[in-house]
Amino acid sequence: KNIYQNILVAKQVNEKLLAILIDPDKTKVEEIENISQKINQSPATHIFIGGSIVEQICIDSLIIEIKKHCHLPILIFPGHPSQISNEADGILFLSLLSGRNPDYLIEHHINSVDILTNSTLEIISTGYILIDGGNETAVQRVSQTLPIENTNIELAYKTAKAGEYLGKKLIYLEAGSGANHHVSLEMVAFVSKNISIPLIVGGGIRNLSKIEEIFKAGADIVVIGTAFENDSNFFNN
Ligand code: 1GP
Repeated sequence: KNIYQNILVAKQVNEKLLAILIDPDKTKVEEIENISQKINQSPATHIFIGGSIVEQICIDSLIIEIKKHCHLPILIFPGHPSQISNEADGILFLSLLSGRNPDYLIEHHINSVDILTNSTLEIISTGYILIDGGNETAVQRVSQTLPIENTNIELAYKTAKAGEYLGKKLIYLEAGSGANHHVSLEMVAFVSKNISIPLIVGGGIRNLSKIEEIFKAGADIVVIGTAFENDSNFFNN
């Protein structure tokens, strides 16, 4: 159980981390061997597994298959207790701080306690902040919450800082999978400069130079989902 510790060490030495998101809604077990090979050839340091409508049984078999071919740490970020898989190494235990839906702030967490208590997952408390990416994404639809305006840097910062004060171990600025626009560099820079916990940035990042810019702006972990899903040679371009 040292995933978080390793993220902190990477932050201290300014080593940037890259997570590839696998959405179980869109990925078949038969495709995993090939996908895993591509991940092994990529600069990825972590695998995130998350989707909006998946069931735990599919996630279990997907993770078991990934582990046969790839040894990167696997973190799930479920939207519902039924999506928690004990096959993963850890869980981003997300509280949707940008929204005001009690289910995503605390209710699902309470309903996860029995599953988590009986699991070996490393539990990493994460403040999840949805930023408007220009289109309605699944997170917005499923959580029934409004994102923070992409120009409202102050609110994004205060939400992140409140998360830090509440004891979150990570902050995740999320434009949503398939977002038209990623979180702005200005917002990433301001939030990262003013919090002391590691910052994850994801949603709508579609080329390698953007990844670099987002790292330079201050993200500690960048998440790539759709771009890799659409082109498994994305990291060779
Ligand atoms: C979703 O931030 C991730 O949680 C990835 O988004 O699919 O747009 O890369 P994309």
